[in-house]
Amino acid sequence: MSRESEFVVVANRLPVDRVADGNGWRRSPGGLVSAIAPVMRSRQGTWVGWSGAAGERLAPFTEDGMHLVPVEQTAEDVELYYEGFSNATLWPLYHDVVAPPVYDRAMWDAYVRVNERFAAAAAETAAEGAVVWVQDYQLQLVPAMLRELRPDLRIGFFLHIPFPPLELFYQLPWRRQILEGLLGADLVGFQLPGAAANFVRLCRRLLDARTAKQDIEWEGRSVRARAFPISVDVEELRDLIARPEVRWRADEIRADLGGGTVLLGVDRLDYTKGITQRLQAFGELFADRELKPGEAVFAQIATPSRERVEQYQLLRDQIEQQVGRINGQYAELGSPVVHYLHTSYDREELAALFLAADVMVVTPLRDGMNLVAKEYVACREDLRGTLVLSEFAGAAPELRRGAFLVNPYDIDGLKDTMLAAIRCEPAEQGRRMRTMRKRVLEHDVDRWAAAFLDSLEGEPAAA
Ligand code: GDG
Repeated sequence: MSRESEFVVVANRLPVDRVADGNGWRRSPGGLVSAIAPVMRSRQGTWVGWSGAAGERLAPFTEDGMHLVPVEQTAEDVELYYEGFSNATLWPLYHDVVAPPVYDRAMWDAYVRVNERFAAAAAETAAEGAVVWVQDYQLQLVPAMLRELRPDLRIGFFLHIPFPPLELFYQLPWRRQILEGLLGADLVGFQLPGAAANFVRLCRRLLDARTAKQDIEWEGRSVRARAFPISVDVEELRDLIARPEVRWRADEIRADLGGGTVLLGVDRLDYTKGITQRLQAFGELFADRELKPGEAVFAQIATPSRERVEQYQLLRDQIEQQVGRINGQYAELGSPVVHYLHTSYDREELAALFLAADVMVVTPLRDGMNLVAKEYVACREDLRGTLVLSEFAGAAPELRRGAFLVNPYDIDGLKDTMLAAIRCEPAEQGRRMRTMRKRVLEHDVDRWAAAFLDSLEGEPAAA
């Protein structure tokens, strides 16, 4: 499929996972894939990405109506580019340095090398004048590399995580290269206007680029920086919660959890998500006798993530110790106050958990958007349940009128807010949930993808 795709997506991972028992593939869950899949089909699109297995060399193939071009990553690339520069350098740096970033030259070299490989694969795949959409922080050098190879293309980039302010971004030894990499795009998309503003300001200060509002003049072109807050696949969730087995399962979960108020957290096990802060606040509510065992339980799902990166191993130990301590102190025989599950679930089980939860607790220290918050809202057709939401989640500006907003660094504030959410009357729950649902249902992930692509292709944007 050399140089024949009119639409190319470039992302670290392909949109498919291997089925456990053999050589087949299955479409990966998640909003990004379901939003882009229809566009891929209608435009003869191709997705360029890694299969997820180190050292695997695969020929292009077609799955679920999508052309897929695998890009190889050796075990060393995975260690230095993926676990290293992407997840031990950029990830903490872009999330307010909540963990210390590692600055390592071998990791940077690997990042450049792997970005070159992705750019070359995209250049080989795109038809004359095609639209190429590059995704996320692992591939920030691809736009400029691709423009160098293929000046005829229209290139968009979307960053799923926050983009830091000048004071933090300055730490990065390769700060100019990253900005120049992104400036290869025609449109650079961020979750929030503040992130777009950080980027424009950095281009002005570090590169001496001329800027006007959200536009940057660079090498004779105009690069636009804009916000496109991502959202969830409302239709998929509506479909899931309509299934009788999901509803039964929700009732079963509630019964298994003992009949008290159910608080729920669902996160990748990541130090940006504020899991320890929420557990500490919850534990202290028992110490203060604001809650009695049996009155409320916390179910925390922590999906395994980046398990070979040291910070993630440390966090896992810390959380497990904390859960043990809280249960040791406050649980009664046969009824823990915190149920901690370090595992990943299918979408049905997640939907059932959302239906079973009285209080959804989303307390990241910094988060690009946070889809879990929006998924919870999308599932609550019954207009019940409350959302405790961090001010530092990208979702906060959109949901602020219905959520219980909180600063996760303020443990006393977190305790008060959790209690308020637990004690919220049904009428008030309904009022808040209705406000949040209006926003989420009207701005789903299809609208997000269309807004980005319309803007990239010069049509009026609706975001
Ligand atoms: C990055 C940014 C931004 C979770 N556990 C399971 C599971 N999930 C699903 C959730 C949700 C997704 O994974 C997680 O999305 P988040 O947005 O909450 O967080 P990140 O993974 O950090 O995502 C973030 C996002 O990109 C999109 O731009 O919002 O800010 O950090 O959909 O439901 N899904 C399944 N099993 C699980 O156990 N199937």
